[in-house]
Amino acid sequence: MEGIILKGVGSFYTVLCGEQTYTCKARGRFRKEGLSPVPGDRVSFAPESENTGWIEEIGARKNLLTRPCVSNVDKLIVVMAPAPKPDLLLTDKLLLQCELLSITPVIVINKCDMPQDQTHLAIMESYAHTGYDLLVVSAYSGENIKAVEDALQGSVSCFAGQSAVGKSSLLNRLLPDLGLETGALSKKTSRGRHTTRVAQLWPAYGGAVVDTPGFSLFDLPDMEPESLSRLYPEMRTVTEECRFAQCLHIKEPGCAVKTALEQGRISQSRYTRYCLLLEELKEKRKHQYD
Ligand SMILES: Nc1nc2c(ncn2[C@@H]2O[C@H](COP(=O)(O)OP(=O)(O)OP(=O)(O)O)[C@@H](O)[C@H]2O)c(=O)[nH]1
Ligand SMILES: [Mg+2]
Ligand SMILES: [Zn+2]
Repeated sequence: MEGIILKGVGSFYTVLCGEQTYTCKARGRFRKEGLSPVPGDRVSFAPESENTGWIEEIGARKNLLTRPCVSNVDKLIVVMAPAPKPDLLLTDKLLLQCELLSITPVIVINKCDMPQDQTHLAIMESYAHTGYDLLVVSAYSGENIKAVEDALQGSVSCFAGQSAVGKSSLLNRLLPDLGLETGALSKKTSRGRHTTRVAQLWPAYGGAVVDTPGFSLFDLPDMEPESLSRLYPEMRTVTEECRFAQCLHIKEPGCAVKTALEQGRISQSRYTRYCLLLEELKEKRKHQYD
C-alpha cells in the first residue's frame, strides 16, 4: 500500500493511507543503506495488522530539509515576530535553502497586534526587493490570516523560524482542531523554550501543513563564493551587468550590485549580511584542504 509519513518518533513512523493511519517500522535494509524515512516521504508499506505495518520503499524525494528532516516541501513559511528579537541572518539562510531546494518561501511577520511596534518595518525593508511574498499578520487578532490560508492551498507548507515566533499559534488559529501546544517566551532570556519538539505533517488545504521546532542550526551549503549572489533574487537580476563575470560584489570596479545598492534597489542590511555569509563561505574554502 502507498502512504505518506506524518511523523516519526524513535523508530516508529505514522503513515497516512486514505483516512487510516498505520504505525510502521522501517525494514532493516534502510539502515544499511544509510536511509531513514522522514515526515513528508511517500512510502510503500506492508500492513501487518489493522493499524501497524512495515515500510518497504521510500519514494524519490523532490527535496529534503534537515534539522529537523522534512521532505517534499513546496513552501516554506518563514515566520518572524517583534519578539523574540528577529534573527534576520537565520531568515536569509532559510531563504537561501529555499532557492537551492526549489521551495517557494513566504515571509510572515506575526504578532502585528503588539502595540507601537516598528520591527516589521525593518524586516520589510530587508526583504522588499526580493519579490518574495510578505504578510504582516496576527495569530491573536486574526489580522491577515486569510492571506496565510490562501498561501497554503494545495501545497505541502513547512513552518520555520525561531522558537516562540508563533508557528504553532498560527496553525492553531488556522486549524483549531490541531490543538498544538504553544509556549511563552522565557522572562529571563526573552527567547523561546522550544515548545514544539518534532516536525509533524497535518493534511490540510488539499496538501499539508508542517509544524516544526524551527530550523536553527544552519550550515551554509558547500559552494563557490561566486555562486552565492545567484541565490538572492534581487541580486541575480543585475549581476550580468557587473564588469567581471567572477564579481563577488564587494570592491570590484564596475559592480552592478553596488550601483543597485546605492540606488536603493537592494537592501543595505541584507547586503551587509550577504557579505558576512560570503566571508563564511571563503573561510570554509580555505580550511577545506587543511
Ligand atoms: N502578541 C501575540 N503573541 C503571540 C501571537 N502568536 C503567538 N503569540 C505568543 O507567542 C508565544 C510563542 O508561541 P508558539 O506558537 O508556541 O511559538 P512557536 O513558534 O511554535 O515556538 P516553538 O514551538 O518553540 O518553536 C506564545 O506565548 C504565544 O501566545 C500573536 O499573534 N500575537
Ligand atoms: Mg511550536
Ligand atoms: Zn558585482
